Amino acid sequence: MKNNYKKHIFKIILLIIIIFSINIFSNIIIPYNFSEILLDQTDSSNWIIELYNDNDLDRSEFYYLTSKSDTAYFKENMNLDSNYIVITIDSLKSSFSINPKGDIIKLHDTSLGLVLDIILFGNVENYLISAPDTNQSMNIYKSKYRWYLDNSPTIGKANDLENAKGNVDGFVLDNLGNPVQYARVIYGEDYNGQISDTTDSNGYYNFNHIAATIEISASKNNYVIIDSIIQILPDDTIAINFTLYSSNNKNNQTIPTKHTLFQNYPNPFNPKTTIDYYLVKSANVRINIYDIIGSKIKTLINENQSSGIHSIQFDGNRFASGIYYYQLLTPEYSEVRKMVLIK
Ligand SMILES: [Ca+2]
Repeated sequence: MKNNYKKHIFKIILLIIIIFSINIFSNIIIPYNFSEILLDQTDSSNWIIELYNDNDLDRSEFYYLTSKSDTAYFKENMNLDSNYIVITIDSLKSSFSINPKGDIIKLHDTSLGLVLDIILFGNVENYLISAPDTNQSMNIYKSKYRWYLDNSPTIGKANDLENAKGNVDGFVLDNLGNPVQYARVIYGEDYNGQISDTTDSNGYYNFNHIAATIEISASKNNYVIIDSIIQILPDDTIAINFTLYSSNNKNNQTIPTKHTLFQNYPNPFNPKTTIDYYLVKSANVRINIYDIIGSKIKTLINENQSSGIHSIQFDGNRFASGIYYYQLLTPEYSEVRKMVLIK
């Protein structure tokens, strides 16, 4: 009888240890992420944020949201009773407003001292996020690296792609205006990999995909890749035409007439990206990388190079997410472009 009692005590202790271990383990997994945001463009204090919970742990009293200038804690009695929790101003101990034209919104865990999630809201300039209109929500995509706009918000339940896709189409032409057939046009990436289309005999391509800020690029063997960052709007069509330049030195009439630094690709990137540049004549070339405040963080190349198209890869593995600048520098020429590392 006494032995049975000991067994029960042992089982209870074991159970407590298991529960405690699960809690410890759960804390390592990020329990909340931003999932969807709805904001009134005319009233920055009128917003709704949906959080997504990766597990069933209720630790809501430890979490608080902050905008760039304000902090607001969750009310203590808030419970997470499903995978989705909706935060409004009424759900917070103190209110804050979100600037519809750009704000940084963070989700903290005070007990762990962690920033769980961060949004650069409406920050189109940095290619990281689009700015939703009133009655349009901003949704996280499955990969969690990308946001899209939705004309039919689903606050409180799983995000979907209904009314959240836009059309992109256009033509790929060479510099003489002739259609380029079999060019590969890449519409960014999703969780399955690259999304691409191939031009037909008219040089035409088209996509119907998520309304996100995306990098779209066109390429073909022996042509220089051209790319562009664009905002796709839901239930809308945008036309993007490309002009491809031959990278073949034999066609001198089709190549640039001065040293040229091309936009890196992919961009944004993680952690590697390629930088192409064209030299009209041989020159001593340096390719420098600068951080956002203009400090030089790396010199990729410093050597004499022949004329023509060159290509160099930059590995941002050792560097933090953010905006960087790359510079093509010769004794008589300098050009700078921007790139974005997102980890
Ligand atoms: Ca949703």
